[in-house]
Amino acid sequence: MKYHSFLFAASAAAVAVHHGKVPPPDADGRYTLEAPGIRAQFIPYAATLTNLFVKDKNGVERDIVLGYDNTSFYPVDPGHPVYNAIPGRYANRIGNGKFKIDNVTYTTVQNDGPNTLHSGPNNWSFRTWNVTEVTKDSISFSIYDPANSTGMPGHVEANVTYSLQKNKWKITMDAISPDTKTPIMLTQHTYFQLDAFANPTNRTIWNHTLSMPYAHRVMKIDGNALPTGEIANVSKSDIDDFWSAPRQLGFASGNKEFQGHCGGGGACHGYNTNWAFDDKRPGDAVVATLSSAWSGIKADLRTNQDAIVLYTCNWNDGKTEFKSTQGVKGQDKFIPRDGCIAIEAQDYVDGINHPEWGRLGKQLFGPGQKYHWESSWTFGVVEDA
Ligand SMILES: *[C@@H]1O[C@H](CO)[C@@H](O)[C@H](O)[C@H]1NC(C)=O
Ligand SMILES: *[C@@H]1O[C@H](CO)[C@@H](O)[C@H](O)[C@H]1NC(C)=O
Ligand SMILES: *[C@@H]1O[C@H](CO)[C@@H](O)[C@H](O)[C@H]1NC(C)=O
Ligand SMILES: *[C@@H]1O[C@H](CO)[C@@H](O)[C@H](O)[C@H]1NC(C)=O
Ligand SMILES: *[C@@H]1O[C@H](CO)[C@@H](O)[C@H](O)[C@H]1NC(C)=O
Ligand SMILES: *[C@@H]1O[C@H](CO)[C@@H](O)[C@H](O)[C@H]1NC(C)=O
Ligand SMILES: *[C@@H]1O[C@H](CO)[C@@H](O)[C@H](O)[C@H]1NC(C)=O
Ligand SMILES: *[C@@H]1O[C@H](CO)[C@@H](O)[C@H](O)[C@H]1NC(C)=O
Ligand SMILES: CC(=O)N[C@H]1CO[C@H](CO)[C@@H](O)[C@@H]1O
Repeated sequence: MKYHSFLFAASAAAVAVHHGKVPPPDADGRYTLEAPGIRAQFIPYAATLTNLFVKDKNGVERDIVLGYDNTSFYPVDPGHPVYNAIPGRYANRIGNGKFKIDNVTYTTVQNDGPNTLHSGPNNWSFRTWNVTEVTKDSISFSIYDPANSTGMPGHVEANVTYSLQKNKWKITMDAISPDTKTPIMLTQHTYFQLDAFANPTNRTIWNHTLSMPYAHRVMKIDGNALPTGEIANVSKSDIDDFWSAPRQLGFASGNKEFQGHCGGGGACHGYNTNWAFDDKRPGDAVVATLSSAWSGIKADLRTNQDAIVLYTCNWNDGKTEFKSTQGVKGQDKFIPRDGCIAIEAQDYVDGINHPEWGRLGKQLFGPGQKYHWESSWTFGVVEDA
């Protein structure tokens, strides 16, 4: 189990603060943005994307991300899979819940075995963000993260803006730490299912195709999915090779390393893997393309980030339902194990504990410095589908 249960106080219900001229959300608590070929919905809780509609190869609109129909469920969901939210102020794992800045050791909550995951059980992806601006095709959220939140020094102020253009979803995040040097590493943690669970014969992610032409290196991990420090080259046809050719996500399922490849003390199969992109790549390069032959939907990721984490949803136990906007009429709505993929553009996992990687300048921010993250997803259909 990757994510641990957390009982959320009922008083922390998803009530947004609406500044000035910001309109209220709809009756279900959602804000809806639209542009040609794309429609997206968001809630202030965790700055979450709840629904993302694009057209498949037959022109049918599909909701291609995981989530819940009931927006009031996100804050109380005991599984809290960080559905399409922003974990912060430091995404993914911190080894043994400890890091050092200028020889001072800081301690964070160990909520994932011995490690800290997504900054502990009560932070950015557990908070209701403020909505600061809404237009027909964009929305901005902000968060004030107090000093010592989750054990990290100094307060952090951050904004995220989601915007839509024709067939495109763009995300930008900015953050500052005005008082002192602190870890900042963000991501947008969306879970995709490009068939929207409507493939009548298969709801797993294994037949989705992935291409990552610049992902020649991978972080080796221990049994808790924490990087050991070793960054290995990915050889052609290795289990982690998505650079040499587009491959189906399940292509290595027959390899003996497939089982236990993603932590969970060996119980996790598939990917919970952090690749480093080549240092030299064109600024506007597509670093990852996910597609599915069944729906024909294709998603191209561009980012200013130097690494990516992919997680193939091993934890799903077949008891959680997908949304009413997904699936096939007449069939059940359960998400199977391996039913989705989380795609998280970010910096190197636990880089604050690996000065030898040379990432401190991209992961520690103090007075006068600005953290900036941006990515975009462009949607289309595969030509030969
Ligand atoms: C939505 O979720 C909330 C929180 O769990 C619950 O109180 C409410 O009854 C749910 N609404 C529906 C329509 O299921
Ligand atoms: C950090 O601590 C170590 C051991 O306590 C010491 O040798 C080193 O000089 C210290 N470095 C700084 C920059 O204070
Ligand atoms: C939202 O804004 C209010 C008023 O400025 C502030 O007190 C609160 O901390 C903000 N909420 C978050 C999550 O940052
Ligand atoms: C920071 O918070 C932790 C609990 O999260 C607490 O144990 C510690 O005393 C706090 N430190 C300071 C300097 O307030
Ligand atoms: C966040 O946005 C507000 C405007 O809503 C701006 O005043 C502030 O400087 C921004 N903060 C960062 C860290 O970009
Ligand atoms: C779906 O496809 C995957 C990959 O081929 C396969 O392992 C799995 O058994 C299939 N599931 C069903 C329900 O057919
Ligand atoms: C990885 O490949 C690069 C060249 O692409 C080479 O310089 C480096 O030594 C290799 N690293 C390892 C650990 O094999
Ligand atoms: C689905 O993927 C499996 C490998 O995981 C492969 O054996 C099978 O041929 C694929 N099915 C289709 C329809 O591509
Ligand atoms: C686990 C933890 O330290 N959570 C902190 C998250 O941030 C809030 C402030 O909004 C703190 O009160 C929590 O202690």
